[in-house]
Amino acid sequence: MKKLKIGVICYPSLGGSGVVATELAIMMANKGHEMHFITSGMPFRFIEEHTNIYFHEVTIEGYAVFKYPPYDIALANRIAQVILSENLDLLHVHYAVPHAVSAALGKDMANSDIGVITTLHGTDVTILGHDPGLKNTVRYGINKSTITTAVSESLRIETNEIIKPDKEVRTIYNFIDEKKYIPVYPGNLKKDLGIKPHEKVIIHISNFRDVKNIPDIIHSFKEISKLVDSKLILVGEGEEKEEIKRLVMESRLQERVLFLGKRDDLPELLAISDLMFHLSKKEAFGLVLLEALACGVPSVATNVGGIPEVIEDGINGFLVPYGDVNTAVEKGLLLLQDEELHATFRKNGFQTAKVKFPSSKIVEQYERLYYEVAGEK
Ligand code: GMT
Repeated sequence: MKKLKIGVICYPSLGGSGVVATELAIMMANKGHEMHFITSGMPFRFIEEHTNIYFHEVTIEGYAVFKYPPYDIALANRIAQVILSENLDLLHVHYAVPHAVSAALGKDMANSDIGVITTLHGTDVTILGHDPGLKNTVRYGINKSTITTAVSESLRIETNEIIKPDKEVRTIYNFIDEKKYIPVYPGNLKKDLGIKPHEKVIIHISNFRDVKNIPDIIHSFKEISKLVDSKLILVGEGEEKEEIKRLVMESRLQERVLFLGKRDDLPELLAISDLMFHLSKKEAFGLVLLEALACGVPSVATNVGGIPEVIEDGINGFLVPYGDVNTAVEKGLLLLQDEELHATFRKNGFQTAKVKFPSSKIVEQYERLYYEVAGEK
C-alpha cells in the first residue's frame, strides 16, 4: 500500500496531546509514512533525528497594528504552503480550536480537497465548548473536518451533547510508548531527592492548571502524612504553581512536598512512587494515569470524564468523587498500608495498560483512518 504524507498540527508544549501527537508521528514514521509537523516550535525533546519526520515552523511578525499577532492565520498560511510544497495526502490536527479551524482555512487557501482528521483532547470541548464565545468555533472546526476522533468515550459523548456537531465522532483511545513506560531501575533517585528509604512516595504529574485541582491533593496529603511517613512529589510547571507553593507553606508541609518542575525521567520518578494522586475537576483521558499503570503505580483519581475508562475502581486504583478529600485520604491510606492490595492493583494495572491500550492496536486504528481519509483502500 502507498505510504502517506501527513501534516501534523499540535501544541508542541508540555501536555498529553503533544505527547500523543509526537508518539503517533514517530510510530507512523517507523511504518514508512512521511510526517510533517506544522507548528510554532519543535514538538518535544524526544523526537530524535528521523528520516521520515519533518518540521515546518510557523512564524509571525509582530506588526504594530496587531494588538494580538494572528497566529491562527499564520498557521493556516503555513498549512497551505506545506500542503502544496509537500503534496500532502491528509492533515491530522490535534484540537478543534484553533487547529481544525486553521486547517480548514489553510486547505481553502491552497484550493485543496485534502482530508482533515481532528482529534479532540478534552478542554476544547469540556471548557471552550461551554464558552458562548467559542462554542460555534468548536462546532465549525468539527464540521469542517473529514473525520473527528475523541480520546475517550466520555469525551465523544460529551462532544455530541455539548457541541451537537453534524458529523459522527469516533473514539480512539490514547496510548503510550510501552518501551519507555516500564518499571525501571531508578538508581539513587530516591536518596538524591532527599527521601528516606522507608518513606512512601505519592506522585502527581500535570501542567498545574486550575482544572487539575492540586489543592485537594495537598489537603489529602496533609492527612495521609500524619499517619504514614511519606513525601509528595509534584512534577510539572504551570499557572497555579505559586498558589500551590503558598498552600504548602500555610499547611506547614514544605519539608514533605517536593516541587520537581518539568522532568524527562518520568519512568524513574514513577519507579520510586507508591501511589499517584490525580484529583482533576475535568479530564478527558488522563495520560499520566496510563503511564503510571504501565510503570506499576496505582492511582487515587476522581470519577470524572474519561478517567473511569483508564482507572477501574477497586481493580487498578480507586475512584473518588470530585472534591471528596476524606474518601481520597481513606483510599490513599488503604493502598499505602496494605501491601497485598497494592501488589494486586499493580499487577492489574500492567494488565489494563497491555490489554486495553496497546500502542500497536491504537496506531493501527489511526493508520486505517489515515487511509480512509486519504481515499486509499
Ligand atoms: O490536561 C491538560 O491540561 C493538557 C491537555 C493536553 O493538551 O495535553 O490534556 C488533554 O489531553 C490529554 C491527551 O489526550 C488528556 O490525557 C487529558 O485528559 C486532557 N485534559 C483534560 O481533559 C483536562
